[in-house]
Amino acid sequence: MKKIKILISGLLAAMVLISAAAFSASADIIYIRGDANSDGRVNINDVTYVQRVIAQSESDPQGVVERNCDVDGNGLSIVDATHIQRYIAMLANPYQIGKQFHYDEYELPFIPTK
Ligand SMILES: [Ca+2]
Ligand SMILES: [Ca+2]
Repeated sequence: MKKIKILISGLLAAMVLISAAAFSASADIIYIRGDANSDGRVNINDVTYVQRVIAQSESDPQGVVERNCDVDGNGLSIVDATHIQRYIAMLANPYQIGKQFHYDEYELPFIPTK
């Protein structure tokens, strides 16, 4: 009887660990702010992609470009492309472009004071 209890508690512990691993795997999906094409880097190709989505010559059916590249949080616009260009040129980066965020995490960008 004692062996069955140990076996059952072992199985329950294993199930808890497997559930926790599955949950943390889904929470570990990340994106990089400014990475329009989701290749893990922020470069001029992302700026071009954002511009094409804004000009509607490229579609964004999953909303990936909007989520990854609306860096100032007010909707995707050419201003976001400019902020990404400034990041690439190593100018000011008040919107944390290039930083990794979790998909389920919403973090308001830092709004600089003038
Ligand atoms: Ca990219
Ligand atoms: Ca914006």
